[in-house]
Amino acid sequence: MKPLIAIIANQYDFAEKVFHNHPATYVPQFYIDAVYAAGGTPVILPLVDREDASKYVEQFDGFLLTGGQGASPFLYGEEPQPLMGQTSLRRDEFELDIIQAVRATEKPILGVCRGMQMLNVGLGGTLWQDLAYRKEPVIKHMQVPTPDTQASHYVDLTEGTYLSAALGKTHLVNSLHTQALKDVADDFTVIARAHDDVVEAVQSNDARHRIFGVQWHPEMLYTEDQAQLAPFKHLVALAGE
Ligand SMILES: [Mn+2]
Repeated sequence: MKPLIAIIANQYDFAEKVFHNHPATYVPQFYIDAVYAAGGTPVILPLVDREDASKYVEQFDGFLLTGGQGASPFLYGEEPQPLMGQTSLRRDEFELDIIQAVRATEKPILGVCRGMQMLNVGLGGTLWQDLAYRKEPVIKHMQVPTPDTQASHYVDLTEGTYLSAALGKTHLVNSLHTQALKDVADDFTVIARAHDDVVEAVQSNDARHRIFGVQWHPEMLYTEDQAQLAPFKHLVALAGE
């Protein structure tokens, strides 16, 4: 049996082009393809009532939190600053419930981009609402208009991690984020940083490092750069144990 990997979906309140302005649930195809390519069976899970988050967690082997909106700043005790982008409280709260329910098990969870930021908030960390608020200069982390599927900045990786085993000491990644980790949760270790020190990957401190995230979008890169499938392979391997 291939491990069942639950991908928590995003929700459009108005999906103009798809469903004539009706709300719609979606997962970008890249994530589905990456989980499948890594040997998992992807399953899309819509946002439902919060009390059912723990039921989802009982029924699947591993979990994937995807990109999208910013995390609501009051989840870590701040009011929104002017550069803060779109948020979705419903999605935030449901994903936090998933994170807490996963923590109570031995199951793995991968967060990509916003997903990694939600993991950090869920474990007690904070975020830069926009990297422009950081005092130290930053490189370009929102690479638009460079195509999303093209790498645009380097990350340095910590030796001895699953990620450095695949990507080496330094690797090029894409970058589509305006927010980033500020205070890293106590349960996390940073395992990759950009050259301006922005956190680009984390893993939890338990023996299997089963809660982990990347700030970039490997699901958009692995077809050109096979090594980028590593986070998804790691998720599927842990889910299959
Ligand atoms: Mn970046």
